[in-house]
Amino acid sequence: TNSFPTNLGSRKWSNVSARMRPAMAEATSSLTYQKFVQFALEETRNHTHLAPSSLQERFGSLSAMDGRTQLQVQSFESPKIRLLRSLSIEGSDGMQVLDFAIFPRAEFDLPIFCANFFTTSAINIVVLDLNPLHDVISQHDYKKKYYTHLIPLGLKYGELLPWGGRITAESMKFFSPIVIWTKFPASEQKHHLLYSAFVDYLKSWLELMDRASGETDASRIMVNLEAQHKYLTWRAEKDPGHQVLRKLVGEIHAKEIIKSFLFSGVDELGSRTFIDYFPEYKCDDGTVNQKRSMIGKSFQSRPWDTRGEFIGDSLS
Ligand code: BLA
Repeated sequence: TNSFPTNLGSRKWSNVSARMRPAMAEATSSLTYQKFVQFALEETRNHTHLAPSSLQERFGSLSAMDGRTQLQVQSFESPKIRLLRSLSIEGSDGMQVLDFAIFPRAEFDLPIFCANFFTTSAINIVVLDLNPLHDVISQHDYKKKYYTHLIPLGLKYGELLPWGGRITAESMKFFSPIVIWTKFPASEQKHHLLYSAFVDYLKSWLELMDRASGETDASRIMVNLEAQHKYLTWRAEKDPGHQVLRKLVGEIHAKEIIKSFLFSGVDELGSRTFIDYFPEYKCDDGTVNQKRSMIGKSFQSRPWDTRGEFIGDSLS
């Protein structure tokens, strides 16, 4: 049966009639994310030496319980990169997932490169961003250092790949003024457009990396470390991919992939807990509220203006 992944609760994005799906899957299933990963590794190697990460051995031979879905992982490090890792999934039913991220070493306050694409035969859910390590709404210097020159790039793709509508409000704190948050029905043209956006965003990140010089001040390194740990803590706890991974590899392996591969460092880079960072999620019994969002979904339209100024409701 065609029950996966369209049976993940009552998802609005599965509103294409069941009869349509096989044809669309056939037409678009060749649109994989392999080319994205290939480009990213080649292009990154033009800028730095990538050494295999020790995670590769541990997670290199993942397989799905259905025996058909393909899971592929890549992981590397370099002098400025703590971890570059990629998880791509090709389902037998047309599902395609790419979760690609680059985490800088703590000496660098570089943004975190983030590409998250979830695709079924009916819909694509896309986040592409240079996630800011520090607050871009209040810290003008940080914004100027990494984003001001990229605003035109963000505007270009923001028009071609329009804002995806209301989103978990908490997520906005982790997004930059050039974030691409979009949803669209499967389409070859959009797939190519997304590829160009991915190429341009990655090239931009690599240029920032080339220019970055390592911090030597121990207290500033600590601030970077804590910011990255907070980011990892958020994503390891609330990433929307949990449910899909659980279905594919089971609860135990899903947790391991999330903690030790996708968001590797969450147990090592700091000792603060999710509740320490996000106390609003604390239940009366002290456990973490399982809701993804305490605020709810918000930001129907893009909360950044064309100059990259935040114009949404306050996030605190
Ligand atoms: C949906 N993924 C989403 C949404 C966002 C993201 C914003 C829309 C739902 C929402 O508003 O929360 C992505 N959220 C992010 C990212 C950050 C964030 C990148 O806070 C960074 C800070 N997505 C994946 C992977 C899978 C996946 C690996 O990255 C599957 C293995 C699935 N994402 C997925 C699914 C949905 C989704 C199934 C739609 C269902 C849902 O909303 O829960």
